[in-house]
Amino acid sequence: MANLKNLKEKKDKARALMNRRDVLKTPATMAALGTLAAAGGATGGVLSAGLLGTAQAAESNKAHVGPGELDEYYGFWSSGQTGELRIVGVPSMRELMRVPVFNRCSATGWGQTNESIKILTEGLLPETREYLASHGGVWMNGDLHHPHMSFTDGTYDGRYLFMNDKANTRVARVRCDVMKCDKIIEIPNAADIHGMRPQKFPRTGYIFANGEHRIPIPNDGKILDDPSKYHSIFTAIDGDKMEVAWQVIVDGNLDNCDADYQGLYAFSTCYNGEEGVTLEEMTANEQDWAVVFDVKAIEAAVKNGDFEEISGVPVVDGRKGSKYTRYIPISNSPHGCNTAPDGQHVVINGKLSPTVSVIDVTKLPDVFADKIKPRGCIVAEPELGLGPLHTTFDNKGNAFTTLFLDSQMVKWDIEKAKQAFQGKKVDPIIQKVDVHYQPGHNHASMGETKESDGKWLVSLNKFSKDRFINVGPLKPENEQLIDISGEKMEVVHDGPTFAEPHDCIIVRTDIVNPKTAWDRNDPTWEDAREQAKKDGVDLDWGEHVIRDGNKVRVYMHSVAPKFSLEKFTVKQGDEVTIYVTNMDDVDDLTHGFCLANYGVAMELPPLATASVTFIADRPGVHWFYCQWFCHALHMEMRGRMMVEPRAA
Ligand code: RUQ
Ligand code: CUA
Repeated sequence: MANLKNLKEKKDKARALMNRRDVLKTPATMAALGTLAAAGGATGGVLSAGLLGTAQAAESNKAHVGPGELDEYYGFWSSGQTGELRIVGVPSMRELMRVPVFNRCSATGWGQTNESIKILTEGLLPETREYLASHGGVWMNGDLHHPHMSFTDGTYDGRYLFMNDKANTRVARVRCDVMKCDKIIEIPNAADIHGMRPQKFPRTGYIFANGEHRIPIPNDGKILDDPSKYHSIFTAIDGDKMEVAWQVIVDGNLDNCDADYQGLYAFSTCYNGEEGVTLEEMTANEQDWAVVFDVKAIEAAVKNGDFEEISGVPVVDGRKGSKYTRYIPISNSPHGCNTAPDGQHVVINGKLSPTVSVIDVTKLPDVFADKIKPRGCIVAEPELGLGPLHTTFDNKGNAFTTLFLDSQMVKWDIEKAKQAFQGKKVDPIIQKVDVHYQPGHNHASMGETKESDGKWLVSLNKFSKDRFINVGPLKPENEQLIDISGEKMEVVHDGPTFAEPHDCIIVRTDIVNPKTAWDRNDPTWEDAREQAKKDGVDLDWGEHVIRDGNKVRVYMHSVAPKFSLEKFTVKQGDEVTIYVTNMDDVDDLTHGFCLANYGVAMELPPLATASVTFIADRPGVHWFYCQWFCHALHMEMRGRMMVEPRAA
């Protein structure tokens, strides 16, 4: 098409004229947030060169953690559309581990072992299970945005990590003692869980989860093209039981959320107050809102029966006019929602507005009592730059906000922003630093807890562009480490990463204490333990083949460099379950079980049991081997499965 060609020529010319940094601003801006220029004003302001970052990196090595040295913080990273949780050392930014959650994993067998399939399916809604029965049994993808740790009294307690799946409307829990996922639930009545935060006080408690997209409730096909009947749902999950406690139906949609430090309120942003379904409709108004949930009043409503039960859970009506919620007008399509460690301020990030709006939680009782207007709780609204998405905090009253369009991190003073809001001539902005490029989330060390310590800040950037050698059209993204211990922010490290460095938290190492071997009584393989009991075999030291009609159960253990069974025989067409227990309790001595040409593979960390079930439909000799390099005789750690052909 002629238009496209013209556009390309124009773009090429424009590119040649602009420096590297400006090139980035225009196309990325257009692709990712096309409407902003219109809504937020110019693309302008700012900055000279891409050289800045390089100079900064060279001048500091505070982030250097030498060979054999250990990090001061655990970083718990989401991976966006990869669907896993990642553990990163901070400040080294070394990737330490990947924890499969919403994805399938070739190495560990997540999504294939019986133990993982149980976790992946037991919390699904019946209709989803039915759908998956003809689609492989488990979801193959997930979109993990927000990992957050459980809290006690306003700070991390090292028990669990919780995380959302935007793709298939789930919330998962990872046990911090073994760093494995133990529960996944699908949220009824909601579409696509996005914002998610744990209750900070008195403890977690609830996990608050936003259903982002509006859908008919129930979504049974009776309402299709009448978006006025679509709704979003805010969900409180009981984090101990991993069950939905209650839900609240709201106007508009729900984006990000956070909780206060008093255990009274939760907050969500809404970027579609228009309740539109097209881009034009969704961005028509200058203001959307943040909705505040009165947690105690909602609990009372559930107790007193002021709810409707839908899909087996109590749903409270929190639409405009409800006594359980308040809608606070905010400019414009606000995104991030972040409670400050001072326990008083909540920052709502304007996205399409260059401002952030600061809610003072001490004014919320008056808002709910209708003594002041909803916007009466706003105590500051500094203009920070273009595309404010998320904010984090140090321990000195400063906030750090990402500017997606400006590709910057801005440090600002909350108190000064309040003074400016009252008309004083003070500039709350302390410093802006370039990040590379288009930052989404940021997170400071312990920044979402009352123990925020102001040492490190991570900027999670959606584009890396020219920061690394070219690896083809799909580029890595870039997470940058910023030293915030001094007055000035200083970028000290670039870390390329595969899709997507969506969000992270940074937790002091003394809070997290994982084991080095599993406990043999762990509930993860409860089913295997029970089956072994029924079969009259010892799960720990198994070396048995039990035939039960056309079902065959094979029990074996591994001690380096041997499996307890050198061979076993089944018949073609048998349903075979193999239970393997790693009886090595040596730190780091993981084995694996891979059955070649059967697509079967799983991890066997110290003192764990894992099992897999498959149909032995390929006759012949099939080697199984240890797939984790464990010993000088690792190659020899193998055995055979004989599959006798079916009689012709
Ligand atoms: S939201 S980039 Cu999915 Cu966390 Cu703001
Ligand atoms: Cu056991 Cu390799």
